[in-house]
Amino acid sequence: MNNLHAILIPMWDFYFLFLMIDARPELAGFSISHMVAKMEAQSPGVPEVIRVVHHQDLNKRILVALVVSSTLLGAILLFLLCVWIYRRRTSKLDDGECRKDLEVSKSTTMNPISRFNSLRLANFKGSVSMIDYKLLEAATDNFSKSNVLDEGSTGHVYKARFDDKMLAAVKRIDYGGPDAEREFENEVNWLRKIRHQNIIKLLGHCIRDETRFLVYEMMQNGSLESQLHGPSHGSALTWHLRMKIAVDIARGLEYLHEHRSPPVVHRDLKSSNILLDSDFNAKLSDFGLTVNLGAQNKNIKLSGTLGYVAPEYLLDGKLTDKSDVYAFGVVLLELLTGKKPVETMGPTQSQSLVSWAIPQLGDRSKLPKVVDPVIRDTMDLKHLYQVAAVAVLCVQSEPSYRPLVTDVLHSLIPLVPVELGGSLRITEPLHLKEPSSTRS
Ligand code: ACK
Repeated sequence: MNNLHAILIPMWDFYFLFLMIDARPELAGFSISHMVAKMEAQSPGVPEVIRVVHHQDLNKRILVALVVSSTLLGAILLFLLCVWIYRRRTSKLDDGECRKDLEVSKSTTMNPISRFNSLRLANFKGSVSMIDYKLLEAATDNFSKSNVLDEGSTGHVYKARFDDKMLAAVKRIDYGGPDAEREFENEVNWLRKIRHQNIIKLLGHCIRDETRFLVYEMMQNGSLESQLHGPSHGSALTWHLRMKIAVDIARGLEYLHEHRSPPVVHRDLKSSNILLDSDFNAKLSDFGLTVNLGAQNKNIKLSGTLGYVAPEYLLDGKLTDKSDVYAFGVVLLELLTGKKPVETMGPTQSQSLVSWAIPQLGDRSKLPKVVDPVIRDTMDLKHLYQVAAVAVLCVQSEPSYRPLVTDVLHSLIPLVPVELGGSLRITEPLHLKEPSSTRS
């Protein structure tokens, strides 16, 4: 920039001089003849002919220099204008025209990316490959039952193996109406823009008639929900692993709330949308309901999952980043207690984890009994008090009493061992059970 400045300023002076001469030709005559007179005074013996030649030569040179410099300046200005227009167009595409992008990508089914290597390309920001349906069929062994990872209400999730090497998870969404279609488009549009270590990578997508497919990186340890509430009942998750998972989730949320402009609200944070890789790194998934935090959100349809939805959103439809903080508090309570966000007590009775836990979390004598039996008495009591205090703050019914996710993150990092990405230095050996992958 400094170089450009150094070139532009003298050129601008030159150009300005040119304009002045152009407007008042007598100025040119004056300055040139003035210079010649000066020269004559300095060398009185110079003959008349040479003086005339000098006079004309100087005029010509100045004229040529002015023409060249003004052309150059014009070219530079034109170039800068092109750069400005280009940058404006690309930033618009990134933020506002993603829906249009998806429309374009829909129409590119005629030219699908059909090679396995294209999945690798999808790791670059802004690109999510359109994957050939035949490739998905081959990778999932024709969507065989043996490859089903999960049977959801709108479709199944399959394990897929591309080129006998790379594993991925394919979510198949059978026609679920306009809402499902909107969520599919929203998910593709968000995940093609977002790249973060704690947010699931979308490797590609596919549209075939009424069916939609989303191809994600494989998360070997499934969801936090199945780890905590599935057959293993949280036995693979030590206290330190649970704290690491909480920090990973907070890092993903911090990215959405603090590092995106405008801020982004996930809107459906829950343990089934937190996926765990083979090392129990946690990543946020399911961006079907995700929105930008802003005025245009006033008319957004009320959605979310019972037990995780913040009261002000449920009652008044008021959506802020603090709605995600509330849901984070519920997930933290699940990690702490091993309980589901809503426990069914009988055919007509259920109890919310928040209303059950809150009165006990504030009482230090009761607190250890609230902890998941699988990890009870395996943690430093001071750390337990701290996590309980963070959880209580996050689930406050008044949103302004809840902390920002950045504050949550900074209060949890010191509880996570350095080996797991935190700042806790442990002198005695970690009570870490070997992470056991549940999927291979
Ligand atoms: O708890 P799960 O076994 O792990 O069941 C859920 C289900 O699909 C619905 O989300 C599983 N799942 C989703 N995405 C992935 C993925 N990328 N890798 C592995 N499993 C996944 C999840």
